[in-house]
Amino acid sequence: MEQLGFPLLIRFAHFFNILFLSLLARSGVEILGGHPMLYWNDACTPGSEWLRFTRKKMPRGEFWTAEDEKEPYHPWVALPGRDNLGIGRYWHFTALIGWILVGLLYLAVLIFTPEWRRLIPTSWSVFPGAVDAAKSYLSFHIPETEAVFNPLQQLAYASVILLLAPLQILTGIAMAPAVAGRFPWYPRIFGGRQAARSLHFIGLVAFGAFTVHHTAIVVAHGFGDELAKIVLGITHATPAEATRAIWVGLVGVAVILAIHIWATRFSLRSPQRVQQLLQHVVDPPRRMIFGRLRSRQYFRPDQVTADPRPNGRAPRNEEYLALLGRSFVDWHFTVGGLVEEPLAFTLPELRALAPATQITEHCCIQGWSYIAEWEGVRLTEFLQRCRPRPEARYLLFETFDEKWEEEGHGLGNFYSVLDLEQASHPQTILAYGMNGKPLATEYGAPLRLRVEDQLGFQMAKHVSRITLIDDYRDIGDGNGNWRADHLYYSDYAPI
Ligand SMILES: Nc1nc2c(c(=O)[nH]1)N[C@H]1C(S)=C(S)[C@@H](COP(=O)(O)O)O[C@H]1N2
Ligand SMILES: [Mo]
Repeated sequence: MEQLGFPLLIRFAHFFNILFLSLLARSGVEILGGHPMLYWNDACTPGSEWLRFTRKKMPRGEFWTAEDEKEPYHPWVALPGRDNLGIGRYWHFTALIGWILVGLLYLAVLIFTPEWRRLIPTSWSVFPGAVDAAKSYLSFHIPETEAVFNPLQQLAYASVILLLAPLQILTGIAMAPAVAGRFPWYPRIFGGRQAARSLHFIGLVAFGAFTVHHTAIVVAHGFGDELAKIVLGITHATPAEATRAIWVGLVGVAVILAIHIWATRFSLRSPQRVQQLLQHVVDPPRRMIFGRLRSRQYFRPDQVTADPRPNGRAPRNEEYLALLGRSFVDWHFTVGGLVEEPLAFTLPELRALAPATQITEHCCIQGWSYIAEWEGVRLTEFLQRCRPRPEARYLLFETFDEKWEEEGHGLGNFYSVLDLEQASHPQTILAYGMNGKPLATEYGAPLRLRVEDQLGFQMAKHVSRITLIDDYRDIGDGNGNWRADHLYYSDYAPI
């Protein structure tokens, strides 16, 4: 056992593991700030959270939305901090890709060299051995062992690498609406989406606890000696080598700190550039992994959430209020643009089309969710009737929503874009009814989009018309969604 060294690749993986895990942790805190409460129930009923990271209390009896519940964290704890969920997510997925690549490299070294013996116990004696080691640490003695790791370390490292790390990835995937839509049983393994989110957070805490434990053990065993192993690959270092290891280790830590500071500043100063840059890293694999999943959710009526939180305040402009005042009776919903056959419908005419009903889970990018029954018309109904021209590639959903509540106004009406493929999914509908009633104003009257494999911000409420287009780069700021333009979310949100 003693001859098991620390090959260069293991040392390299150790450095990048620290880098990516710390980026994942800080960007994870940013994401948590999007909805700083944790639940075990998917209805996210206010007051039912088991843990909260905000002092904000929503006013009773007054109207509030999920936007009001966000908590801007300090850039020292969150990447990038100051309420930048969109950018935090881009960093989270970028670091995740890096972490998985390093993890695969590490696993390859484990499997193809004798290094696996460092982690995998080969006899049951590891358990009594671990108890003995624990006793000796607790009495402030360093356990004597012939192997490179004592049994307690072996068990701790093995469970972090073989249990905790996979669990973080699996609970992360359980939060992808695309996966939950296609395989509704999957998040249920963890007790539902919110339980998965809670477990994902507990995983973060466990990683933190492990880091403290691991550092303490290294210090207890002799900081310089231990560092010489993982930094220089030298077992039994001379004092000079130990000192050199400490210096090299400090440089490593400084490099990681510098990357964090650079990423934070760059993100706070030029979020749009970070969005454009990381989009190239994150979006292609995200599309590849989730792109083909079609939602087929089937919740039961008794699972419907009683009083879900809305997001975004209803429009206040005169045009909308006038139409609302007359219950939209004289309003025409239109489908136009690059089509052979422009369409126009009144609400009663829409209700006369083949209805589609689905009980599905709404997942906001911020982290909260709810379950509702939606009634409306499949987009395919319109696509068949309007006959898109060959050059049509996207559907632009324009809305009555002037986003009056946003600071600065004048940001243009809320809009979103779907490609023809997403629009053709059977659970992609324009809903006029919710939970057996006509769609209420705060949930998107007169019509709202439901795209069950996407996060909530894609689902335009208060839709006024659909236009088929060949490109969305000349619409708004060109990101294919109002929130992608102004909050740096993405144009595609399966997770
Ligand atoms: N017109 C409009 N549509 C919108 C929004 C908005 O602000 N305006 N917010 C989006 C976001 S972020 C979410 S989570 C959902 C919220 O839907 P709900 O109000 O039914 O919860 O609507 C989406 N559609
Ligand atoms: Mo959202």
